[in-house]
Order: sequence, then structure tokens, then C-alpha cells
Amino acid sequence: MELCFATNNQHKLAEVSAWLGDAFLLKTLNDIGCRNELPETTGTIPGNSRQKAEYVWTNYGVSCFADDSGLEVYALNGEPGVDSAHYSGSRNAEQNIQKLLTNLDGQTNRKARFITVFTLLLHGIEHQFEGIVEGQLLTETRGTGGFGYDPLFLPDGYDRTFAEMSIEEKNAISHRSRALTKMVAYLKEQIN
Ligand code: ITT
Repeated sequence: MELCFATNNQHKLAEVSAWLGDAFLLKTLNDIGCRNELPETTGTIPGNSRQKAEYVWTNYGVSCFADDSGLEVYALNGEPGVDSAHYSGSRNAEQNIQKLLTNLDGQTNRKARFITVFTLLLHGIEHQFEGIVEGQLLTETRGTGGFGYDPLFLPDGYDRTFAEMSIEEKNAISHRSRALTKMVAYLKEQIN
């Protein structure tokens, strides 16, 4: 089955491709001729996820899925949340991490979670799938892998950050792979 992953984030694309293997023929935005930024203006993670998938389905008529994701920090009432990609005002990961560390300065409650919502538009029919991973934020970065806030995030039950893990290790426990597990189970039901 051909499906487009509606994302301009190459790290997400690499994670999802590694996770899906050859179960689906994954098309990129580039493959379908879409070179635009995807709209993300609804102010919520599920809303933005739906908006990105609908943009591709409406403009390109290709069955697709999109994810909108973010880091929710308990002591900051869920910030940066939907604003995770540009928390510092730019999309620069180091600056976003720096702003987060500054806002958490002196804070003992370091609990946070990554959340993602996938929206699948299969021949125009919509379904959403959520994935969450809980963890703690360190006071300094560790590791060079992954992307975004990975160097700060220590998933519960592990002593290495997401940035210290291989793609496969992160994919075994990440918010994104948890949502993908649900989406793939649904897709398999549709095929059979
Ligand atoms: P697309 O909209 O094109 O998919 P994006 O990077 O803008 O790409 P989002 O709007 O979903 O993606 O923003 C998610 C941000 O949340 C992302 O840029 C990171 O800062 C953070 N984030 C999400 N998942 C993450 C992960 O697995 N590891 C680290 N940071 C993550």
C-alpha cells in the first residue's frame, strides 16, 4: 500500500521509515511534488496533526498520514507542547533546549512527556492515533543522536537519553512508535 508521510522533518521520516520497514511503500512530500511548509495553525496537537494530513489529501489526493508532536513539561503546565518546534522563537533545537533549561532553572519537578498524534487519511477517511512516553528532563544535554529535545529526555526506566540511543532503541519505546503501532494495526485490519 502506498502512503505519504506528510512531514518536512527528516528525523521523523527516518524514524518512521526504520520502524515501518517495507510493510508500506512510504512516499515523502518530495515524492508527491509538495515543496510547501505544511499549515500548523490550530493551536492544538490533534488539530495540527489533522490540518497537515488534510492539506496533503485536499491538494494532492494522496492517502497519507501526518503527526504533530511535542514535549509537555509538568512543572510548566504542559509547555512547550504545541509550540515545541519553535519554543524559542526559532526552529533551532539548541535554542529551544536553552530556553527550556532557563525556564526550569531551580525546578525540582523534572517530569515531562513526549506526545504525538498521528492522523491517517485513508481514501479521505480520517482516524487519529496517540502515543505518549513519560520521562524526566536532565539539567544538561547528553548524547548526539535523535533530534529536538532528545538530549535532555531520559525515558522512565532507562539511564540513557533518547539522544544516546540508536534509532532502533528509541523506536522500541518512543511516543511516535507507540502511535504507529496502533496505526499499523488499524491499516492491517483494513487490508484483510
Ligand atoms: P512537520 O510538522 O513537518 O512534521 P515539525 O518538526 O514541525 O515537522 P512538529 O510540528 O510535530 O514537527 O513539532 C514537533 C517538535 O517537537 C519537534 O520539532 C521537536 O522539537 C519536538 N519533538 C517531537 N518529537 C520529538 C522527538 O521524538 N524527539 C525530540 N523532540 C521531539
